[in-house]
Formats: sequence, C-alpha cells, structure tokens
Amino acid sequence: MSNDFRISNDFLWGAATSASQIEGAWNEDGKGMSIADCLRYRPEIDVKNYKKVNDVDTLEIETAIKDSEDKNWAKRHGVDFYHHYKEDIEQLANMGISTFRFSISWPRIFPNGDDLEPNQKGLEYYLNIVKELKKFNIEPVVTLSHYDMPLNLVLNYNAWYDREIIGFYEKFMTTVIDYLKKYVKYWIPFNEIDSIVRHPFASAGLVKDRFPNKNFNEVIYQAMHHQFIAAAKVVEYCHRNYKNMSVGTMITKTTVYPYNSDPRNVLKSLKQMREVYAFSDIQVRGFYPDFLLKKYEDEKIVLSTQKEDEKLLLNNTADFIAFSYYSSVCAAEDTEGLSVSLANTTSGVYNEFLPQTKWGWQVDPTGIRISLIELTDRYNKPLFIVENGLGAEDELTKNHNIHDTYRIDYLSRHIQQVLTSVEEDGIRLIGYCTWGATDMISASTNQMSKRYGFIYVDLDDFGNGTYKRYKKDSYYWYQDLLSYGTQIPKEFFNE
Ligand code: BGP
Repeated sequence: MSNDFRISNDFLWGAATSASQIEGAWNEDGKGMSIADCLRYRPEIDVKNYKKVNDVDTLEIETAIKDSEDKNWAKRHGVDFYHHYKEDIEQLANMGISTFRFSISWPRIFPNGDDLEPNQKGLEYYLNIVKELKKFNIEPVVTLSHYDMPLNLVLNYNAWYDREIIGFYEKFMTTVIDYLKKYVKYWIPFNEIDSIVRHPFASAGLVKDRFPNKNFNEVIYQAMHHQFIAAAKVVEYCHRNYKNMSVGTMITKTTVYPYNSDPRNVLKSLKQMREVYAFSDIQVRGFYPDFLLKKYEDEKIVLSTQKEDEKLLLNNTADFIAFSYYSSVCAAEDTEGLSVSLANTTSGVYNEFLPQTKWGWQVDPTGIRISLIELTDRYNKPLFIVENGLGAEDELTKNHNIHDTYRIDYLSRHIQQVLTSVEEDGIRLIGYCTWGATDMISASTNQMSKRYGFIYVDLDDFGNGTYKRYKKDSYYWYQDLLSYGTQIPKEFFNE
C-alpha cells in the first residue's frame, strides 16, 4: 500500500456556495425579489428548530415585501459577493482550488420569473463570474436553482405546484446555459431536490396557508414531480445541444445507522434512507420506484401527470450524482427515551459514539465513506461531493487571525476518508467541494455566526460589520493540501 493517496489529474478540488447565501445586492441591477429575501434570522427561535425558521406564511411574506431594509433579512445582503467576487475568486485561486460551485439567482435573470425577456445585467454578472474563474483555470459547477426562486411565482402562481412553472424554469435554464455555454460544463438543476419534503417553502415556494383545502403532502409531491420534469428537461437540453455538458442530480446524503442490532432498528434505518433514495432513484434510473408509488397509494396521494412525463424521465437520467454530506444519524423503531440528532435538515437518534456540534449535527468522517459506497453500489455512476463542511462560531482575534483548528480537524478527517474510499472502494469521484468558500449566511438558520468558510467575513447575525475578509488557519491548511496535486502524502492527515 502506497504512502501517498493518488488522484487523477482531472480531479476537481473546490469550494461551494449559493447565490442567496453569498451575493447580497438583493434588489440591484434589475434583480427581482426571491423567496430567500423573505427569510430572516430569528434569534427567538432555537437554531435547531430550522423548520420553524423556514416555515414562512403569507403574513411573513407580506411583512418582508413591506420592509425595504436588508439588515434583518440576512439573505438580502449575504456577504456582498456581488461586489467582492473578483477579490474572493482571486483569494480562492491563490488557495489552489480547481473548481468553484455557485448558483444562479433565478430572479436576477428573470426578475418575476414569467418575464418575456431576461435581465441583461444579470446575465452579464454571471458571465463575469465564469470569465474570472477561467482566468485562474477554475472549473465552474453551476446550480440552477438553490432555494431562491422568484417570489412573484409564489404570489401570482402556486410556485412549483403549478405546472406552468416548468415552462418558466425551462426558459430560465436555456437562457443561462446558452449564455454560459463556452465556460460551464457541469450543471445541477436543483440543490438537494429531496429537501422539498423538509422545507417546502425554501425549496419550492410552497406556502401552506395558500392551499387551505388540500392535503399539503400531496401539494409537496406534486411540486416535486414538476421539479423532476424540469430537471429532466435540463438533461434533455444539454444532451441535445451541448455534447460536452454533464447534468447531475443532487441530494442531501445523510448516512443512517440502526441504533443497535435489533432487526427492527435495521429495518427502520433502511426505510429512512429509502426516503432520500426515492428522489435520486427517479433521476438516476428514470422512473418512480414502486415503494414510492405504494406510499402515494397508502396516503391517497394522486399526482396529476402528463403522458409525455414517463418517457421524458426515462430518457433523460442524470449523468452524475452530486450530494451534500455533513453528518450521520441513527434510526430506531422505538425512540422513547432516546435523544435526537440533527443532520442538516434531517433528523434521527443521537449516536453515543460521535461528537455533536452546537447545531446538533454529529461529526462522522467514516459516514462520508459509507455514503460513497452506498451510492456507488446503488447507482454505479460517477459521484461528486459538492458540499461537506463544519458550521461553527469562529473567533476573530485582535490581529485578525482565526484559529479554526476544529474545522481543519473536520475537513482533514473527512477528506482522508474520501481519498481512502477512492483508493480502496472502487468509487468514481469527479471531485470534492467543501461547503463554504468565504463565510456566508446559513441556509437553515439565516445566521452569519454559523460560519463555514476558509475566509472569515466581518459581519454579524444582524447585518452589522465591515464585510472585510480575513484568511483563517483552514485557508492555509487547504492550500497545503491542494499544493500536493495528484500525490498526497498520507501522513499529511495525521499532522
Ligand atoms: C445544505 C445547503 C447549503 C448549506 C448547507 C449548510 O443543505 O445545500 O445551502 O446551507 O446545507 O447548512 P446550513 O447553512 O443550514 O448550516
């Protein structure tokens, strides 16, 4: 066994972000209001109760529309990447990344979602981003929709529940793909397409009080079907027009363990993982799995579909599987007396063998390797880790240092598992992106203080700060790692 991890020279090392969490400029240069502009930091709500933070009702939307301020509405200001992108991309290039994942703010391109013509300034902004990346030979990975659809599609349509949205999305994606075709070959239609069942507003603009006489679960699954159709249309468009482009599905991958060897708990863990696989199954295999159809039958959920849907899904499956991984949970049939553990916006039973962050997420490096094996064995397709990172409160010292040894430890142990899996488990991995490049706004809590970046941004949870950037210790650690290129000494991870 070699003393080095060896990776292919086209392996993509990078960092990931999303428009609503970094850009700011929420109403500049023609951008329309997005659903993310209606989400605010709620100090009165426990940070572990993400559902409450993201469960927006019509009253909250009306409050947001009336308030032209941006301080309280964290995703309106982000970390002002809109005006700092050259500086940030240069710093990331100096760190040595070879890929950068970012998302397109749909309302920056079509302010109301149903506009006849795109906003030229929005298109130019993203062209400038990819040209800046090209300068440093950094491969873009672009998410078309990452929790920030145009608010108008919620107010004057029924968001993703309304089939008409597919047509608006299609116009948005073809416009963007054509405009960036010379620079972008990796596309992700939706961020964590499975998240719609956990936060239907953030993922699909669904506001429960707008469906007073409906089974809201049916509304969610109907909206999800429309997103599957839209995602298949991205695959169809890219394969038909641009042979060099790849389109990936993207899921929230949590590793789920049985709480113990009680067969009931093993069964529970399998069923919990199937709830996520249902989404990737549809996009990777091209059809609804029987267990999901059975669930709809049992819950009397009836979807409205069109005859071309089945063929469209079957003929336009994903080229790769992108996923986010943060932590693992346990599953138990009987949870009486057991503690809860959170993993991103999923939850489960606390695992006594693992540490837990302030946000209740448990740190499990072995879990990322298990997820790589699980996804490879289920789909036998190339994988792409597009999010992995540690949200933590970082302290800026008076000399503007940030000694985030805990983040170095988290990343070191997870990346060591990833490289071991590539070496030993026969998985095909396109690349690895940490979640966070600079610090940014937390998706689930709208906090700034839940920091993920290699670069600290001087800003607090209430929008106060200089927006100045400072490199953390983890910046230099990742820079060292990436400096090894295709041969990485194994002892690097034991330092
Ligand atoms: C994922 C989202 C990202 C990011 C990440 C971290 O689900 O795709 O947008 O936010 O979670 O979670 P959070 O920001 O809630 O700490």
